[in-house]
Amino acid sequence: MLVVHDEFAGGITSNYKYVAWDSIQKQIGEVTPPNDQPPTSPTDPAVPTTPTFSTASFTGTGASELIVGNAFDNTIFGREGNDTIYGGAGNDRVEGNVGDDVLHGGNGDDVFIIGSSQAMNEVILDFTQGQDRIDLGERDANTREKGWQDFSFIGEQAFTKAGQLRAYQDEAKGITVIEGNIGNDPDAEMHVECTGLITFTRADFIL
Ligand SMILES: [Ca+2]
Ligand SMILES: [Ca+2]
Ligand SMILES: [Ca+2]
Ligand SMILES: [Ca+2]
Repeated sequence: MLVVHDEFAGGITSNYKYVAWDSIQKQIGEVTPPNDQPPTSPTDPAVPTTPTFSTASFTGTGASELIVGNAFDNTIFGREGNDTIYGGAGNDRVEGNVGDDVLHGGNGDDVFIIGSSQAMNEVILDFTQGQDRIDLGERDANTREKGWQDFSFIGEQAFTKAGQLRAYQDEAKGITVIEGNIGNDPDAEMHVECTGLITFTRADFIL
């Protein structure tokens, strides 16, 4: 299955449709389909559009929840549990908090907050470079040193010490991985997977 942008379908918004790969293969002769990702909002049918609350701010419970924002600029805090959070329209601040959370900002300039020391494995479905940002400012990047340290972004280089933040593309999976090295060993203690291949820069983060 391939997602095709059909600009002849009319209307002022983008139109996408799913096309079986074998029908395209007959026309172009390629055997392996390209690794394409489905479009995100507003045309992705997998994105829920019915808000689960009506206020601007919402704090979840300790359970694993589906939280869907509304047209306000929402501040959404998932708390404990493995939450799936959609910001919807507006410029949203979305934080999964404790647990393995899945975050979707939707339209607007959104901030994905990876703020809890227990937010180790987060997934961001629709990071849009130039609009959205990832906020790690509430994290102490080096728990072995006294006081508070910010992360330093080192691109896709390997870790050499605590307090470093790196990002690399996994082309086979079609994702970009962000890792933070918080302890003194060379392993990552924080892991964020973003859908799509993104060349992250320092400007994409609030550190
Ligand atoms: Ca929750
Ligand atoms: Ca919203
Ligand atoms: Ca959570
Ligand atoms: Ca967005």
